[in-house]
Amino acid sequence: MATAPQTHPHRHPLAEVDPTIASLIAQEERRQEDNLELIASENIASLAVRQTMASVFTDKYAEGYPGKRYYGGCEIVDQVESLCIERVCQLYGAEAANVQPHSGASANMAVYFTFLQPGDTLMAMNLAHGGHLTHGSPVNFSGQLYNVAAYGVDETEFINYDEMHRIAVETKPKIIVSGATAYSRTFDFPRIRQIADEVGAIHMCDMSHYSGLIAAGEYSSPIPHCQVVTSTTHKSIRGPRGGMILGEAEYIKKINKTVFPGLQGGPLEHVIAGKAVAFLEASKPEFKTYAAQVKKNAATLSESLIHEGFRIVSGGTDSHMMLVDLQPFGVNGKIAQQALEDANITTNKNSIPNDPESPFVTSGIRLGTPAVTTRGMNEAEMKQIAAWIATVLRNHSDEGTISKVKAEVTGLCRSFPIHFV
Ligand code: DSN
Repeated sequence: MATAPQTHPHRHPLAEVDPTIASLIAQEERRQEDNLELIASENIASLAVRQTMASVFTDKYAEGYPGKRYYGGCEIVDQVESLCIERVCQLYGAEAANVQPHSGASANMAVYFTFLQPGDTLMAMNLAHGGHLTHGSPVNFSGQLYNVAAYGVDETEFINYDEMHRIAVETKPKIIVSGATAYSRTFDFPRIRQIADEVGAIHMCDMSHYSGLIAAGEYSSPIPHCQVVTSTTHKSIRGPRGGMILGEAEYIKKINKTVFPGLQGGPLEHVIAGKAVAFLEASKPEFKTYAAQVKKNAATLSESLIHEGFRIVSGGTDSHMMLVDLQPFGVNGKIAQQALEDANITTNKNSIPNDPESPFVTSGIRLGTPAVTTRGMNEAEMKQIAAWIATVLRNHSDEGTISKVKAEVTGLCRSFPIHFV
């Protein structure tokens, strides 16, 4: 009988097989270690989550759902996926869940494809006021397939619910989407459900940004007020990159058929296993402490930036993020993002409501605290970060000042190591 070769190709480590990718991983680890990650949608997944995503579940085909697969050998992945569903339902108090969507965008697509026909009306927050591409932007399938009725903020920079009601009555949407990517305030979910019920629409919340805070009770939960809730799994909830859909059992039953076989093939069971680990982590008391600190840090960062002379859209934040209006500093979002990046502070330029600049330039930047809080930073560091942001943006063309701040930022980052292994 033949024996397996001693040096099976599977046994070679990455550095030997592909030194180029190994080096890029090392470079990215160094970049993450040495930069202050203030992009509101990013976080740092735990070693346990990353180890799970690198597991043998990546090898397994499992088209279908637990107990109803189109492939043999699924008895173990069935347990993984069932556990993931059980954990996420428990975490959010949801009746049912689909954990197979590969991303937040595909989760949203699955809900729309289940309940809308092309040409139907979809109501969601205006992208220019904080909504997401998949909430009806004209450059996205959601804006191309559906008739979009957008709601937004008024001069207070808070959502105007009376106006939302008026638009809903006038346009009769089939789905009203709550949730946003650049709205730092609380959504009035009961009010939106009331409006949806009045016009016969489904209330769907895309809680991607807020999902970690919601799991920890630090942001109001949309679950009791929605038929369907979608989310990414990698933002404030700190899991692997992916999506999910939660909701009332009768709705999830219909959505399951859209996700598979309607839109996706084999589920990414290694990522689903990573989601299960993240949901377990999010159910622990330490995660509640973390989420509370994310919010405290955001409040401190926002207040400190105001103290430095910035204007924060709507005057503050109820969540993990804020939109900074750069106009008082006479700098646009594009220049600010680059100058901050040169000082190892990672942000993204972002339109502010009624922005006079184009989305490629913008008058704002969006900041969030999930990643820096994962590193263990607290209020004292937020005050320091606000001071650095002000120094960089006041001196954005002075290379000397930017290099000085960069050295200080790197020093702070190194005293809050990420511990990748
Ligand atoms: N949700 C977007 C963000 O907030 O960065 C990405 O699609």
